[in-house]
Amino acid sequence: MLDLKKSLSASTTSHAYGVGVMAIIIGSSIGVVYYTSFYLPESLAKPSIAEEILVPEGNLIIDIVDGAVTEGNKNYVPNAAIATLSKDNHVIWKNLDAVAHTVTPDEEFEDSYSGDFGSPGVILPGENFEFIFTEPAEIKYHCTPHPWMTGSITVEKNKF
Ligand SMILES: [Cu+2]
Repeated sequence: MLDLKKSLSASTTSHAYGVGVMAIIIGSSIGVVYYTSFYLPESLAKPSIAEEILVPEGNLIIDIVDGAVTEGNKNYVPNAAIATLSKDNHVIWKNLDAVAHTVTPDEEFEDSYSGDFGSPGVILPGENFEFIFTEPAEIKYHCTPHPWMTGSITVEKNKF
């Protein structure tokens, strides 16, 4: 009689243990599913940027003028350019010179949407370097092979 009681209570305990283990397994699988299907994609996604910033009204064009390679000449024109988000934050450097140049930031700058700023390698004569700024910025830049060529680009919020 006593033995029967003992074995009954033992089986109840192991049953409760089984339920507990099941609960932990189910709970952690829900956690894994949530993490992989909701939390991860959201944290890895690029920040959502307003359409009018991704596709602004216009472009800001900065010419690397003919003869820019010669020290003392004009080089990046306009030299201290100001872009406004949603108006002309798509900035295009056009190399109108007969020599390859770069647009290289003095200090690294990373736009949270477009990534690191700066021309990847040289901009060949007749070619462009484009960058879409999605947030305010103040960047001083130069040409790597011709360090006397310097300019700046400031990106401001649209005040309206
Ligand atoms: Cu240059």
